[in-house]
Amino acid sequence: VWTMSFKDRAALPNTPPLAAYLLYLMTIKQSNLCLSADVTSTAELLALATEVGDSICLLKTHADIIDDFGDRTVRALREIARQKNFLVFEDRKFGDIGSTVQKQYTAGPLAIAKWAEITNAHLFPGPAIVPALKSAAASAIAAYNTTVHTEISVGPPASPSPPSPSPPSSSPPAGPVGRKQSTVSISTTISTRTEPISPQPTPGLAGEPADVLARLGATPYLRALLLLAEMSSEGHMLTPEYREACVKTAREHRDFVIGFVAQRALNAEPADNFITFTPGVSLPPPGQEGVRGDGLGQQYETPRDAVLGRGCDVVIVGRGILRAEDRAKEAERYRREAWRAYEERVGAAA
Ligand code: UP6
Repeated sequence: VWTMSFKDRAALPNTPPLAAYLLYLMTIKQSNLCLSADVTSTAELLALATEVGDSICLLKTHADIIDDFGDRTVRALREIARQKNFLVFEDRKFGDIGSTVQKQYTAGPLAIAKWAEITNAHLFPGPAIVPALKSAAASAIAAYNTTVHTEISVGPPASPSPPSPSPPSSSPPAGPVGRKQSTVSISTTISTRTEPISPQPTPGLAGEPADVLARLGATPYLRALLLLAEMSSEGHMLTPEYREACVKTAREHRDFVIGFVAQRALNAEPADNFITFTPGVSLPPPGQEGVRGDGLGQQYETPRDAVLGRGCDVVIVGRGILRAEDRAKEAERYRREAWRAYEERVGAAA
């Protein structure tokens, strides 16, 4: 799939719905740029998402570094994601036994499964971490459905809603009929009901091929996992054997593991269509060459090295954009560079 277009990869019969959605979104926005929003307050996060949202396909968070992270953060971020059409990736780097990661994923002040379509995990605890997170994602979605139903039954009589321009397949799956309403408080309901549980195609995405939408509608949940197969940091201990173990485990869970955090494409078998997300990317400031690290182990390469040289799909950029005076403009510069490298790779360059 190295030289296949994102659009063609989205349409392959075994592409999981969320991967198809992302690949198609990248095609429409002409963006294979993920912003790493490593900021420490809700206000900064929202300002950044608003400024840069048009240029990215994905926004990566570290929710645990946000001092005032809470419901308000989630609601506002989801609203910006809906308006600007990007997905959210919580860079949690899970690494514990299955039972613990299930709780870390769905509960506590972060409750990642509620608001981030994508998260990631290390494989060092062993392969059971993947099915553990997969089943936790499914339970979180089922709980969401219960909450929605309860909210409907306790609320004031709903006025008939106008027909939606989106096809029915884009709505969250309906909850089971006849659930008891008495055990869930209204405030709980209100705090969760505005968190979209699946990406909502908006009128701007109305041109999506019917098969992508059909597969989106058929899925019980739209949550996905990336495995950390390689790191960008100097001296990381993820050996080639470890990397191969990540690929093997990913192949056993193709419906949930949609790709890797890695420094190169790892697709080797004909059925492999994993998406490669690559951190450690920066562009030298215009007119200068060669800032290659941050003094704390981070190593950088350019979007072109990553996408054209190593077959990476999505470049993850943090400080390269965050430190710019005009972040929207700098994000556009990265988007253009990364997209041009992709077009060259697939032979679509003008
Ligand atoms: N990240 C890496 N390298 C990895 C995995 N993840 O840098 O191998 C994450 C960091 C940070 C971002 O946690 O959020 O990607 C990189 O930020 P930067 O562009 O500012 O260096």
